[in-house]
Amino acid sequence: MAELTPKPEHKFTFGLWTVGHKGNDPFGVETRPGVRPPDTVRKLAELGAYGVCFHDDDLLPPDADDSERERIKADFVEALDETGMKVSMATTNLFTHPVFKDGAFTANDREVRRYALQKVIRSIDVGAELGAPVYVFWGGREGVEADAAKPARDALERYREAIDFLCGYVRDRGYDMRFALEPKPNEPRGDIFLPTVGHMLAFIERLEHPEMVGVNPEVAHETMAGLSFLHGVAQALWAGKLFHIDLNAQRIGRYDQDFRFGAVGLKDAFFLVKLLEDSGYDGVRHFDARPLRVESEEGIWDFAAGCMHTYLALKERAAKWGSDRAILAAEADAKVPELALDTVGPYSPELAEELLAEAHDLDALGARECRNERLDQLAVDLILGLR
Ligand code: DIG
Ligand code: MN
Ligand code: MN
Repeated sequence: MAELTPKPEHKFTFGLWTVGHKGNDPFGVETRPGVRPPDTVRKLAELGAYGVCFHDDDLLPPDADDSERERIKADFVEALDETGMKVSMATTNLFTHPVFKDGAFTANDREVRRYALQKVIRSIDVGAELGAPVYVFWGGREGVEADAAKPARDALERYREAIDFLCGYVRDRGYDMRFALEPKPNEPRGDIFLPTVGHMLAFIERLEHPEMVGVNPEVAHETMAGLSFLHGVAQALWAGKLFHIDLNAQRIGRYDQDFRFGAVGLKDAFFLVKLLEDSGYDGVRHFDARPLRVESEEGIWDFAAGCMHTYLALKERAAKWGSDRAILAAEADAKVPELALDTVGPYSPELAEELLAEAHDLDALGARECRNERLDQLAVDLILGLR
């Protein structure tokens, strides 16, 4: 049996808000008390996690005074020091309080936008103090229901202005911190700006400091948009912009379910794990997911252990791919290695002449066997443990 015990070296992380989720949903109140941040740190450390992350408000209640804030931070740091757990990311809650009902960076009300920047700056300071190398921006309220009320080009310009200003703040303070922008197509807003990885990558290229900014793709969010999460992550990796990742599970056509990793779509999860491992991605494997509402105390930790267990089980399966002779032969039949070869290389007039001089037997090319069915079946057999 493969060794599936999570260890810090696997770099599994959880948000305080994940295992701490109290079970409330739009149609029901809380079903469990939540978990105090120091207890989350200690329990996740026991399970083999690497770190935790938080929204400002998850750790420091907005109504806490300075002495309370310092006490909370001290208790949190004590648990981190005691366990060796890291703070892997910080982010801001710009979506719960009614002040953000019309957005934060893209609120029509300029005073709200200025307050949002103030809140983020204060939260970046806490993240930096606790050693967070990545700061995530999920613009849950940056969106619209009534298009007449929200000129999209102005909203995008305000979004750019905010991220550029905050990059300036991080540079000015000398923080060793990068930004990861998290796309989502809708919910809680009817439409959310910058809804997919593709939109985010295009947006990042227009920023003042694009080198500081990457993406934080989430399984559920690209899936909600009807897109291949695997391709979104592959493009982020190809662009050198996968600065963080939110792992969970989601059935297409549903609200944001944030299921335990692998709870749905095991084959998709397998190819995602294979991509992350094959690519040498050295970032955290962050689970942005929630225990089912029906769970109580024990179920919360079943959920956390399950996320990590399934990732490791799929990683163990994926590690067998490269030494499976039948799979390698089927890849050769499908010409998979050939896709990694240059088609022609950088332009030159000589190469253009060479292309023009070539003759091609199109019927023979069109009739070629691709053997994708066999290769895909071998992948299924590998995932099922039949190989
Ligand atoms: C929702 O998917 C968002 C929030 O949970 C948080 O701001 C971000 C960080 O992972 N994901
Ligand atoms: Mn989500
Ligand atoms: Mn997320």
